[in-house]
Amino acid sequence: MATFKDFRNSVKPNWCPGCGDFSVQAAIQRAAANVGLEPENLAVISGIGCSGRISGYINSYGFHGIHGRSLPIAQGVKMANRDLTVIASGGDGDGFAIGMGHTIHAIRRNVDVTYIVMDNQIYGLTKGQTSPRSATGFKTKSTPEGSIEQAIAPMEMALTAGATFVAQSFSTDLKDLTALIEAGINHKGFSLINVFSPCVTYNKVNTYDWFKENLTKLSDIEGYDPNNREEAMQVLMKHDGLVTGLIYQNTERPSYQELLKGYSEKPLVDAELKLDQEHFDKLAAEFM
Ligand SMILES: Cc1ncc(C[n+]2csc(CCOP(=O)(O)OP(=O)(O)O)c2C)c(N)n1
Ligand code: SF4
Repeated sequence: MATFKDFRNSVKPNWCPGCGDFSVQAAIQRAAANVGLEPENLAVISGIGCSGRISGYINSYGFHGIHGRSLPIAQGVKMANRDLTVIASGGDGDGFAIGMGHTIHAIRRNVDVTYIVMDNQIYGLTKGQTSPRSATGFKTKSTPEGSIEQAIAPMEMALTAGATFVAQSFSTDLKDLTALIEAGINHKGFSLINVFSPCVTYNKVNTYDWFKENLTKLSDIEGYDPNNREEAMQVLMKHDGLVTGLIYQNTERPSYQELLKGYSEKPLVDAELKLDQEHFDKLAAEFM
């Protein structure tokens, strides 16, 4: 049986020392081993950004796609080969700016993919511009006088889009984060896990200390019920989205695959896709 070390490869991450993404990488490797996967059972699909490099740092199948497009690829992989566990990943810019359309539609579609967003509230790779997660007043090179926009609320957005698994974590909480990724992988449907993953180089506001001071663990809220969507929305609004843990899970709604005719019979990758002569002639005749 594989251990987390089997999900390591020889590529040395070129993230800045102290970047939160290191812990996210470790958590994915641990979660994959804990749920009993072998490297050949896992596909990690990422977008573009510092965080997007993660697919190259994990020993598994992987695809480093284009900016904001990890989810179309990840859903395609899952639809073609149901036997793979598929993790999509990237930054808050990748998923909540250019890729937001895909994020909302993947959520409402409920394809069995685990989506891990490394949320540092800034664009890291392009050297520090505001992201849709940056707070109003946040000063960066692109907003020298402070952002005049309102930050997006991804967890609330996911709930309203019909998400069946919504969770949030902090990169230093390795144990909790690993457990949430395991739960996301085991969830039959789309799981969104937003991870506060500090950018130590460009974001001097949302630092490790800032998160420690401002985050509330849902496990510290007595009687919190993650199966209650209304309660989930209330707790997010009360804490301005700054909660960690499993926010909401709905195990009753079927996944996209369960509803799709023929999906369970045979994975697409095993299907005989060659066109025989009779079908070819029939098709060709339609164009004559
Ligand atoms: C289509 C396209 N538009 C813009 C870019 C430039 N670009 C690369 S990464 C990025 C944003 C990076 O921020 P985020 O997704 O939050 O990831 P991080 O680097 O912070 O991990 C942008 C705008 C690009 N590569 N492709
Ligand atoms: S620039 Fe920020 S997000 Fe990118 S590797 Fe460095 S610390 Fe991480």
